[in-house]
Amino acid sequence: MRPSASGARAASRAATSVGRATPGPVRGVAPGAEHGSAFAEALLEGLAGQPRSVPPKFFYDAAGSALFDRICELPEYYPTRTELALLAAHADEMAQCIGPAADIVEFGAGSSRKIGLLLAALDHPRRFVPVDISAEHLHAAAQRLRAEHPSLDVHPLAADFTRAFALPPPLASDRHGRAPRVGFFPGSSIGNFTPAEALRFLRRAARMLRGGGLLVGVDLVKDPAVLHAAYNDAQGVTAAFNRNLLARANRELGADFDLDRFAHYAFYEPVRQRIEMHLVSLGRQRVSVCGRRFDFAPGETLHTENSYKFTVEGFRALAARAGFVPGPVWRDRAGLFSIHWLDAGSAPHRPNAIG
Ligand code: AVI
Repeated sequence: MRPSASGARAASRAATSVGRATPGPVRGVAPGAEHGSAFAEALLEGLAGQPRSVPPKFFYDAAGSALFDRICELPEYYPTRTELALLAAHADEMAQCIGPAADIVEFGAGSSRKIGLLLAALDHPRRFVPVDISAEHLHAAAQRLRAEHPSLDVHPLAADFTRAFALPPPLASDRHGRAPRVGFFPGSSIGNFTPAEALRFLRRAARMLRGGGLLVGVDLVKDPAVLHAAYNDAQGVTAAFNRNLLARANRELGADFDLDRFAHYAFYEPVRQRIEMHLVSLGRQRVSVCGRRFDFAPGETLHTENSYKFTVEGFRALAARAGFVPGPVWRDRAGLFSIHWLDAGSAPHRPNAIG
């Protein structure tokens, strides 16, 4: 997940639900040859289901990642710039929570700007472990970080952090008995998980980070008009990002989606407190994917993403259920976005494997 936008993207790539997670673009493969790929499997399963859906993680091939970077720069898309501003203004307080000699684990090889702001404020961080399902993203992120922080031990780890995975062995405590393991999960990528997935992820994180904590970016419930605009930008970049899923299927799987016959449709659903993104069929049509045919009725939808929004209290309650002790919260004056420090308490031992 590279520069600005990317923390979120990485998480998305790793997530499983209508949310996101793994890159694995199968580029350079002859059309139709990828029936066995994770994307092909998920798309075929999602098209066969009712209602039809595809996990958002499949947004993030190279074209989708580039579009997501553009989304993060849009005037309507407030999360990235608001989170960056919070990090810039409060990194010192966050560093106080984290303490010296930290072993930082970033979920998703994300934005070098975000982690850069945090690292610059930390007192002698000992190690940085970016975890991403995409080795390609990890490599790029690790290179950047090594160049920017030559004294930091950068230890990239290719893994799907939405599932059980093993971290590198804990660092030996320094002479003051310190090496807290601290997670960093910016971008409100947690909002792309289902509620059950979010709880599962937080439970695993609480176990894995025991003795340290988690710094997590969380998008907030707000005026639906603001949310609506953020996912329906005037330039149509979000629409292109959504439709790229179909373009990707055409490129990689030899599918024949007619992009002009699917409308981008995103709306805020206030009962579930989530943005839903769909691709709505503009008429009766038949589509072929990996040699299988699927009929779309006029108005039928392919559900491509949920992006949950939280109240501060609601997120703290979720974190507490997962085993964290919720700590300080930083939010902007307009109440658009929040960053939470979640204390993972003390523990006699820190397991490497989580699951
Ligand atoms: C990555 N994730 C946090 C973004 C979001 O806002 O849910 C993905 C996105 N989808 C449309 N715009 C941005």
